[in-house]
Amino acid sequence: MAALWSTISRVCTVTQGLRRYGSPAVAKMVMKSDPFEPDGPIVNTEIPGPMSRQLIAELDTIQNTKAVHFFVDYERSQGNYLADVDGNVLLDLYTQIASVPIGYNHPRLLNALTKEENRATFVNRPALGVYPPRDFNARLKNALLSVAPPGLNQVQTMACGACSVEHSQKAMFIAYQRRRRNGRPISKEEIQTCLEGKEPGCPNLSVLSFKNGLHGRTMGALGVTHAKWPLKLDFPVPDWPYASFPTLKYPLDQFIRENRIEENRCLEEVRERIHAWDKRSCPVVGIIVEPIQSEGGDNHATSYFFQGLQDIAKEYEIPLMMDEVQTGCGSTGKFWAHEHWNLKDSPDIVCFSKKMLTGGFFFKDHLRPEEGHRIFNTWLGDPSKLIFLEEVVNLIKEEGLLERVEDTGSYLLSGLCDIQEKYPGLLSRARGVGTYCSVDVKDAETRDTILYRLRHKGVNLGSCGISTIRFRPTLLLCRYHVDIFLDAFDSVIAEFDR
Ligand code: PSZ
Repeated sequence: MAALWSTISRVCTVTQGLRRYGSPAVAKMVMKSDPFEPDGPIVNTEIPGPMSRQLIAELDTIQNTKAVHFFVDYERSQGNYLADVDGNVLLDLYTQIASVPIGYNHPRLLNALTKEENRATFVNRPALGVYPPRDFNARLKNALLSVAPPGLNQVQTMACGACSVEHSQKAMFIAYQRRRRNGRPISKEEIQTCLEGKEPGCPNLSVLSFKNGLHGRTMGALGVTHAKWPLKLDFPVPDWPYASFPTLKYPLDQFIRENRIEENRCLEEVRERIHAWDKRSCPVVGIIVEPIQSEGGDNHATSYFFQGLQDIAKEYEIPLMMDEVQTGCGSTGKFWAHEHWNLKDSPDIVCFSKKMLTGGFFFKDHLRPEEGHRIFNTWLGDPSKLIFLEEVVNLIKEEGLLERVEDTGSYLLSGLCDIQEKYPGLLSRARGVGTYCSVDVKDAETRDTILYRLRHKGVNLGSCGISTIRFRPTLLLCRYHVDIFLDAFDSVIAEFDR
């Protein structure tokens, strides 16, 4: 494999000779984690290339392919590099919509796959809520509870992010109704009416969320989602309250006074909405928020806002649910993004998926349902994903990957700020925590052209919000990779300036 890569990279390394920011010491760090990673991107064809286009045409006879960018060769993808079916190799700063923690084909994961003792877990997929495997408790402890936020002793696995949000909402509804019953047993009327979709069995309750938030595509998750119309159009989504999420000025430390006013306005709106929905006889049973609004445009808020939000949740005695599906597992430089805010107490629920490889949520004891089969479905996740997650968590600890993310992230952000300063008409609001960075482009069309041209210089990146470029690399990214990106970005941006 290594020989193959070095031959290919010699043929056409797009960034050859351009590394202004490079440092051999950091390059060695890459080699340590990724002995087989290529030296740099390779672009031989237009992307999508001829093979991708052929496969897209074929797939299009079976399903809608309008979202497909190109077909991937996952066998030849390695570390931070994604190989396509036309022989192009891209530095991947988007990683399957923020879902690849330690790069493609990491030796630790491949090794876990071949271990004799793991075979039965890969081959037999259990109905976990009924027939858990012998080693399930140990896997939950090693892979998940070892990284649980303090005080969140309970964990439930799920298949994906939306499913995790949806079921954690149900945990809140169940706990709320239990409190309302105040020790009274579930009534016959409640049992009968719930099957008819009527009150009191199906009560009128809501979850408060934020404008521009995104929490997934199932119906309950859509009730708290307010970004991207294709997710919601044509669906009878619950009409639940939402408040404005702060629209702040960056860098945050230079606009403390203005940002404080904006955050107070949003917190006030949260209170107003809770009262308004109470008056509508549809009480708010919980608040859901992303630590950094991701799909909605990489919108950050400060510790002040999140501490204030937690105070409101405590005042109204409703749970605060933190959706860490995209922010979780290290890319902000802390394992959970909410660790950045010095909260008095952990959030009551923390949802995860993406880089965590399994969906699921941590929660406090009081949110645990009393009956069986309430938070339940056939698979409830997949224990083979816990095998991989345990490897990921161990690697993060052993190799100090959170520190690396912090270092690489500050290097990336300062590089972005430098380029932004050179092209103020094109770029603005460079921002980020760890490698969870982004920058706004003057409009969506220019942003999309920049992303298209970057791809042809060997860098795969993503978009979000109206005209934002977002970075979602692996936890193994280091300065050496950032240099490759900055060189490509600088030259693409310079083309617009002419
Ligand atoms: O178009 C989509 O459905 C997308 S594009 C990116 C996402 C969804 N992100 C998923 C996501 C998320 O970012 C947050 C903060 N919460 C929940 C979800 C839903 O996760 P999945 O996609 O696994 O259901």
